[in-house]
Amino acid sequence: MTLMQIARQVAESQKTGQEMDKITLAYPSLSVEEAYVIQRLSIDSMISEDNKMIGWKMGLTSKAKQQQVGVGEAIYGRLTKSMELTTQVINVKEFIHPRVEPEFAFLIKEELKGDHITANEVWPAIDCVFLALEVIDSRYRNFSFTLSDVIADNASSAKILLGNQRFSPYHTDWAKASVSLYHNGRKEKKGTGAAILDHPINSIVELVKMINREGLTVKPGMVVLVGAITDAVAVQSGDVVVADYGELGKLRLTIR
Ligand code: 0L1
Ligand code: MG
Repeated sequence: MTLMQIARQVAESQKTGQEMDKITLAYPSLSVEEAYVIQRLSIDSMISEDNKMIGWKMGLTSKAKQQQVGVGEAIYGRLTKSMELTTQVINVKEFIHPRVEPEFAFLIKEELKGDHITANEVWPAIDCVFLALEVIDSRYRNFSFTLSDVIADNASSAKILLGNQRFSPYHTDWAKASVSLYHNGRKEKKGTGAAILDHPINSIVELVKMINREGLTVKPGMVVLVGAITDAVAVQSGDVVVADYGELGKLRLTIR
């Protein structure tokens, strides 16, 4: 099969919520570069006037998550309009085996590009920061994959929920900002922004350098989901997840 044919399969699985075999079962030598081509082709096939690209996400940005999945590097994925939740409710039937994780999302106001970009160049390009919940959902059986598989599957992206409040980038230490994740009223996870490559700003720097390999940039108006602050929790129908960011506020997601 060509990369385009594999990309069509992945896109179909993402649209229908039908699980699939991981690609490396049939193609064990699938490279990271080929996987990013599959990611680009599959997401491109879903882009339309009503479903434009709205930004990027970074995944596997914490050492804990890299160990959990058995890989040693961060990855990126593409976010489109249809992934943005407009209510704080998801229907479990639209997913295969959804998990929820607390994040921060950075809204970018100036183009970010190049493979020598520094944190000092990223700061003035940030418009504001949102609290965010990400719903991830691997399209692969048993949520099991290699690095190339998960990249091809758009870094398990499914949905994002952004908080209503916009925060200045400058008045919070985003590495120290903490979150407790409650699952059906029980506190299950706790973490700080330092879990994201030591500081969320580093995640944006890494993203810009990584997409530069594809000749791409972060455009003004795009959102960057910088990575999970804690491990994800697996959810099912009837669950409620609350991310408590202390004085910054709370985000709540109900699973129907
Ligand atoms: O957002 C993430 O960190 C997910 C990256 C892919 C790995 C996973 O599905 O847990
Ligand atoms: Mg994530």
